[in-house]
Amino acid sequence: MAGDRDLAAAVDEAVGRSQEYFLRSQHPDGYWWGELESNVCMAAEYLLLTHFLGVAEEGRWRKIANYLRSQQRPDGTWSIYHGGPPDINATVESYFALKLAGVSAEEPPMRKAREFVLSAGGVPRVRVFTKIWLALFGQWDWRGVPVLPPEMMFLPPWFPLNIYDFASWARATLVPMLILLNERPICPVPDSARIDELYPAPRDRIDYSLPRPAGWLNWRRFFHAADGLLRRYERVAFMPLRRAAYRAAERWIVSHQEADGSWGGIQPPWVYSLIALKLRGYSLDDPVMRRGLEGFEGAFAVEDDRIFNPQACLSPVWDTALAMIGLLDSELPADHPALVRAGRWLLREQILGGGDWQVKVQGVEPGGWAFEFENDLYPDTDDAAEVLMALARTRLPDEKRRERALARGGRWLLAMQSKNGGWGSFDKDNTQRLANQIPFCDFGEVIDYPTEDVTAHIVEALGLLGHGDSAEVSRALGYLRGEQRPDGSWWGRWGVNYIYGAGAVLPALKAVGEEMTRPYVRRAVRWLIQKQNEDGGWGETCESYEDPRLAGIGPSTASQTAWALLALLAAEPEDDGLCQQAVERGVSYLVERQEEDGQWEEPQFTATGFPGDFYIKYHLYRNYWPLMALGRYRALLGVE
Ligand code: R19
Repeated sequence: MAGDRDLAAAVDEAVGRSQEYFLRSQHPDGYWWGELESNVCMAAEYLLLTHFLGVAEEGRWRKIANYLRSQQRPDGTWSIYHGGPPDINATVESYFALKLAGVSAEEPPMRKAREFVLSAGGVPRVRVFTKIWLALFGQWDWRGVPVLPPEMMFLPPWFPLNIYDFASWARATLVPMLILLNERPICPVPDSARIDELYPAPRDRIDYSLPRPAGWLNWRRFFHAADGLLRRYERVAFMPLRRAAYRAAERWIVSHQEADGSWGGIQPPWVYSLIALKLRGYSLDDPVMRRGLEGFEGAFAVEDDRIFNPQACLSPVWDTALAMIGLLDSELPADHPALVRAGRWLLREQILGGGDWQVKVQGVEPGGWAFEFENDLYPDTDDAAEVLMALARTRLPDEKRRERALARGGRWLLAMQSKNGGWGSFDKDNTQRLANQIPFCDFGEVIDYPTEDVTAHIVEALGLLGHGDSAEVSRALGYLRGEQRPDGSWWGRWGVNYIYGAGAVLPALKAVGEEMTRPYVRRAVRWLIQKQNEDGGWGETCESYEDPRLAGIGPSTASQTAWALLALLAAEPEDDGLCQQAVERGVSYLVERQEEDGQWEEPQFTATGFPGDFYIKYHLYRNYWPLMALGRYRALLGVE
């Protein structure tokens, strides 16, 4: 058919353009790395941090203020994702940072921001983290912040609510908080920066007690009561014990700083650790503090002559593995110099030392990969899986070394499997849900339970490494079957949302030789076909996390269209007319929307940090996922 030939030719051209884009944009060291965009809290909090530490610089503050203003919408509010609803935390933090930077509350955009905050109930309605930031500068009362007893440092790993019950990111945040929330410092700000106008009533008439959770005899209520008791204990605390707890927290912090100066490679534990160490008397010239501050200077921030915006986290390992997979799927030769350079870079990134994950897993050599450049304490299974898949398909001059890395990485992944057959990201069996119930935890996830998307990526990698028949994979398949939703889709923990889940699971099933004609697979296929948009693409809004009726619904985007295609292409579309048709329309959608330079445009946020609370736009998602989809489509055409 002429139409088919046209589409095939158009796909060839699009693949070529995309490959050229990637070959052009590879860093000379071998990696690919795009911006990880999140929300304005990162920049606002960094500005507040520099004020707290006394290292503010006028030029830097101007750039941060420019950035914050550039993200403010016409209604005066800030959101946490493109096109999302106003977010009271982001709006209060930005507003306060801008006032501290000298912006007048009388400017029309600031007045509009204030109107929104007041209409949403004012400062008392913000999350605990935002209250802590305000309390640090006298703009919230420390009485209205939950307490965390530093003695938690002494709980052994088998005791409920010890620090290893919390997810890696929450743990690294919690430990400095044990110091912060008990020291309760107040750093002065000029009167012009006060935010009294964001309160629903005069500040001396505000009730600062923690909101009492609803219900009767539940854990939230229990911990709310415990908070009151702990406050009383504080007055009579056994001081030698408390001092020892502080020292233990301090030692934990210092021993967990990464080579890039960060903690956990992510912004929140990083800024709180610097504040905690300052409270412990560390001076700014202390090497730990210096490394910590300098880390924000280099690669971590997006900066030009107008703006400065620290990222939440850096994604070079993730981006590199996925870009390589896109190039391999589109049949760049396995020994192409770009792939060799990238492969060798990834080999150097393998983590051969220990980390926090060893508290739960013993008896296996380290061998994972982390998300970032130099973060050796927190390798994650999702990165390890994608890296292993990229390396398994690349040919390197030193094949022995590549094979050793694959074997070692595979063993590490197998050892990280949780009891229920799935995988969490950073730890095994990090499933103690009690952690969610303490008053401090009102934002994001604080545990790292196994999820469908991560498990699927690992199953796919294990299939490629020849473990498809293993007991581990069969337990994982049981877990995935159990998590499938009645409509046929899977939830997406780190990508938005059910399309990401289905886009991860179907290729995994295929990779381990699952029979793709089985009814549960076809249910997923039907669901995807049903969610295809008129324009041939797929899209899904971040709101689907709060309202599952929005599963698979939203304006089409390049990355989500690619995920749907990866799923359908794994499902043997050639044997299913409707599926075949959906694939062709999806492929046309991508081909027609590619830009001259080989990229796609995508303003939407299609990735997740924490469902409901934190979303991410990976700037390369719009490019490598479509390259994979088009590459696999073309490869499938070739064999027909
Ligand atoms: C898949 C690969 N993933 C397994 C890794 C994804 C990393 C995403 C970037 C995470 O960045 C973060 C992490 C934590 C926070 C927090 C935070 C929330 C609650 C607590 Br308690 C502590 C910290 C806030 O912002 C973050 C950003 C793609």
